[in-house]
Amino acid sequence: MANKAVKRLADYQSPAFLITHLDLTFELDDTQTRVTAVSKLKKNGTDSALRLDGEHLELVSVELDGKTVEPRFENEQLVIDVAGDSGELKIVTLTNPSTNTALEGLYKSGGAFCTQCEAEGFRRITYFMDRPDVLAIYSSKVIADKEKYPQLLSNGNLVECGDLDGGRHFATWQDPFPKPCYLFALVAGDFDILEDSFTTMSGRDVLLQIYVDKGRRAQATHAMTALKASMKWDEDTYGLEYDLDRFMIVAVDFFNMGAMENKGLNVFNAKFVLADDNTATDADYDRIAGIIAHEYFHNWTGNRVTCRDWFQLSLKEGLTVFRDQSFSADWAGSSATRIHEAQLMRTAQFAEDAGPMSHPIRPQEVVEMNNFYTVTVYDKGAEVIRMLHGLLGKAGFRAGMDLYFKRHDGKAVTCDDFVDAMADANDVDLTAFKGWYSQSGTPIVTVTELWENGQYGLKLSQVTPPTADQKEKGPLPLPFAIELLGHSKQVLQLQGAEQTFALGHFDEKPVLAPLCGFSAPVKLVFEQSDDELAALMEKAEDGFVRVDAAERLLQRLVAAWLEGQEHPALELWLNALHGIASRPLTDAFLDAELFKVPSVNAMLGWFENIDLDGLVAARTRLRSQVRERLFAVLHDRYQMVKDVKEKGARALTNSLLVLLAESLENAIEERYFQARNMTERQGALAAAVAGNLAISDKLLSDFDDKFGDNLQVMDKWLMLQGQRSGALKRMPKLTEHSAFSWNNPNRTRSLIGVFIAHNPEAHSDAGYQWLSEVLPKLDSINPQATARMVGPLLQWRRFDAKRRQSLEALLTGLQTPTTSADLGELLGKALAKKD
Ligand code: B3K
Ligand code: ZN
Repeated sequence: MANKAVKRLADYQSPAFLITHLDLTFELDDTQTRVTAVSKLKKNGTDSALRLDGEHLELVSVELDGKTVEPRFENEQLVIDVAGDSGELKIVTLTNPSTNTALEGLYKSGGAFCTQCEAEGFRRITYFMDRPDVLAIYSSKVIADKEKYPQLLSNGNLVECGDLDGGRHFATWQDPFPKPCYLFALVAGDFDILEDSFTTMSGRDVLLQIYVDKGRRAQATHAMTALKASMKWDEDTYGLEYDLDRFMIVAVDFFNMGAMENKGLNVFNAKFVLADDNTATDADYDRIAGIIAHEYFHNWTGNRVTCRDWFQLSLKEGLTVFRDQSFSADWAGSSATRIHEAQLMRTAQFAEDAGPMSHPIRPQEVVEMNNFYTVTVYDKGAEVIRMLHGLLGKAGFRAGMDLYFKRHDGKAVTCDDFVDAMADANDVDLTAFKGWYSQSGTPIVTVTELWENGQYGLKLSQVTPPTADQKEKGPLPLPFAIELLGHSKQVLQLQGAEQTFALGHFDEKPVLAPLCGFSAPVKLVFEQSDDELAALMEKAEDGFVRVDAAERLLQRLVAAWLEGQEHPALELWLNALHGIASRPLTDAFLDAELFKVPSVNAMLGWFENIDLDGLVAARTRLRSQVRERLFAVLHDRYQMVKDVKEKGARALTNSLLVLLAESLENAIEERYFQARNMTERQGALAAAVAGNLAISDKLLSDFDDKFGDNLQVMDKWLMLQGQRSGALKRMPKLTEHSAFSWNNPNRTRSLIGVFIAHNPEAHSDAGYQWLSEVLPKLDSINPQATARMVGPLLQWRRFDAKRRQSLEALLTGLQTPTTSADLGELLGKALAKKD
């Protein structure tokens, strides 16, 4: 396996040199792009050895202050001895964008050149101090063939452009704001542009441009609307204004993640920009707005104030996710937004913390940084910020943000700096709260009700079980929001391992709705009666509590079924659903969540050991019980909402279609063919696949006919193919299909990533055999994208004995001399002997 050293937060040292200015010249060429990098150096200590990172580069020349120098290589770094306190360094290198399938550094996406530098991709462009605490002022001159690449873009403001000989032209960009190299970007191509403008709160006009593939301009209007709304929201909410003359977004199809917040030049995965009603679902629209907002918000939280080192990634990501979530709560207009956030935490993040990759939101050790763009750093990081926001209140949080920018604008700082600004602005002690940054794992909060002589109270206690990375855990301060059904709501602050709270006198024991709004990222242990859970499911005010109560009932039921027993929770759950479906509709978004049977993935989080076959069977049984017992009332509700032209109604209709699929084959076919938009079409198709209906083949083939030339839409098709029953035997054909490409992570993630994460067929002998063939191939093409797919397999220790053995063999077999550092780190952790 590629051997890469472990880096530790504890070993942080400030850089030996600062690079204050960097002038780059790119002579773009498909196979031999020439990069000239001129940096101004300043010694930052006593060490005279300047150590520069570089990968996959061909070194042409190095000059220091005009004189050629012979550099040496040490530990894969280029080392140059600099005698004086400052100097000008000129390095010329060659790089090959065409063979760069890892999509890091400079690469080709379709016909365009583009870059991705975060986390450590700049070292594939030139030799540099590739670390976020080296902030320089950049200028970049981009030279390319004028006909093929009429648009030449980089960060900042355009200062000069013109023609050159040989059919070439150039553009020079200057970015006045010092930035780390991970925020550098370059794009050269031939795009359509959607333009607009925004007047900032201080009256400056900003040119807004979205660059998309030819013919797609109209599909960028939603993204543009979301961008302007984000700019306004950040001014209104945080007083944060955009700072350059123009803001550009470029949509590319080859991209490892969602998008990238390069200063003034965001590069996006096209699927998070392009949308119209015929090709995008309501959920796509909301996701696009959320990501546009996220990247825009990074301009302050990430770019103006950046991270000192990569261990601090949550400084910018947790905070920015919290900011985009707050924006979406207003923008998306769906009461289910918070429920979805909680679901992601409880399925993906809790699973990550329970597995071999467990890490705190500020990790302490990293081999491949790209492996740490995780649901823990991002989403648990956002939950931690949300708790701070709750603790300090809106005004207190804003005061903390103001102080944070006042102190740290233009600097590279740490998570401690952020929490200190919050503490100082509010004059509170947040020392104990900082434990959320250093401790991994999911706290388990046990709730005990105290009920005596009409006095009601609660005892809350917490314990965090040991995780793969950390044995010793302590209690963390956490907000525990409650509602007493029909009475009051309040937030209890649990400060230590155990605390009791007196909640007053009641004539009857109140029904407790615990953890309202998922107020802390914790698991709950609460022996609440089945009847109370059913009451919460029907009547609690808080949407999260209602969905959670349904899950807690189902968890009891499924646990009994796995033991071959029956359980009263079944009747209670069905009755509650019946009640909800019979009453006047008040919140279609919420009902859309309640009328879902939890996925097998969600069920995995309910049990320590995975009985996969048992869970699949339980889920099938739950669905058939609903159809048998509730068809009439659910069908009435379906009839009532199916033609309502409103987002919530569409969400509810789609949930009902999936729930009743096997009994609604004709209706599904009709709905698919008469669909007025992609939300309806995809909903019908998903229902056909979920019910494994005979009609699926016909609908999937029609979808291919209709959308075969739009690869972004075909990702939806690939995802359904990946989930579908019988997917494994169709894989050879699917991977040959024109909608699939081994080199494009959108395609591989849709088909193979979804197959691994959502199809039980992946966990069969033939499934493991197939994965043992395709994963090495994917890893050799794109390590980062491959590493992001294997998460579910790393949980191998939780499966039954037979699968455990096969999975161990599969993972062991993936460890070869050519395995990437990305995959290697995950395999090493997953297979490490347990002590
Ligand atoms: N900061 C980028 C992620 C970079 C991915 C590195 N492998 C996207 C975001 O969080 O906004
Ligand atoms: Zn981000």
